[in-house]
Amino acid sequence: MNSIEDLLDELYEAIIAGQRDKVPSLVNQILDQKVQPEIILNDSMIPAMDVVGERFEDGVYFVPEMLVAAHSMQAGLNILRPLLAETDVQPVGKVAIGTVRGDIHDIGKNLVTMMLEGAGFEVLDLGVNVPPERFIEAVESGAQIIGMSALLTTTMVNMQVVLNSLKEAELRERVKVIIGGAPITQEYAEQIGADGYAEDASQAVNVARGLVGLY
Ligand code: B1M
Repeated sequence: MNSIEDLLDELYEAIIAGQRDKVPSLVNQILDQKVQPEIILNDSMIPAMDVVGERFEDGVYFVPEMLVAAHSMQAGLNILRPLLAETDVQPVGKVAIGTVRGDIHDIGKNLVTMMLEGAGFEVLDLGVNVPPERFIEAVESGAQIIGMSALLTTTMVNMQVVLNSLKEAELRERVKVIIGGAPITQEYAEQIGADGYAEDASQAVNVARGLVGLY
């Protein structure tokens, strides 16, 4: 039998190479060895996507390679999703989450969604390329927290647009706003007046808990 390290390495390589068909069986083999889903994510799958990004930056990969890698990642996440979301507690808060307008990256946003669900939040996933009006509607329908994700330096500015729209609709006081994504920083969150910033999905859970008064 392959060791856990070998399997994690194989999964890492399969995602980088975009070998989508290999991914589900590798994830299942690793889970069979009682490895926690968080370990599979943090030690293999997320680092693989970082390599994909570096190769794109270096001109080794192009959009098609990034896309097949993303599909491979998604194939693994589909298996981990129910495990990360296993919870039998009452919802601790209602979150509406989306990737901002102009941006279609959704892997990080999906991970944050899974982790929030796993922590007992009710999550309305607004999807990608979400216009400000959809966030506004979500607040009007009772979302206590808005989560925004952006992966592009050209789209992160749309977070500010959503915050402005919330103010214009006189809804800003009714909702807390958490932002995240590769180009986002704590400084940027403070600059645009968001209530919280999270570097990764598990931090997003801590920030959300804090904002609904669980800490
Ligand atoms: Co794109 N892309 N991409 N891409 N892509 C990046 C982001 C890039 C950094 C690659 C690079 O050059 N190194 C670069 C952006 C450069 C910049 O803006 N400075 C880039 C580019 C340029 C582009 C295009 C413009 C390429 C083109 O067409 N020429 C294009 C834009 C399309 C668009 O959105 N309009 C594009 C397209 C794509 C694909 C469609 C091919 C694909 C996305 C598929 C999909 O998401 N379904 C893709 C991919 C896969 C990437 C990389 C390689 C990987 C992203 C990813 O999934 N990471 C990425 C390089 C990289 O980030 N290393 C890249 C894994 C994921 C788990 O991490 O999303 O960061 P991440 O999420 C983390 C945290 O950031 C945080 O928690 C998550 C989990 O830990 N987080 C939050 C995220 N959202 C949060 C929200 C929160 C809290 C935390 O609260 C609400």
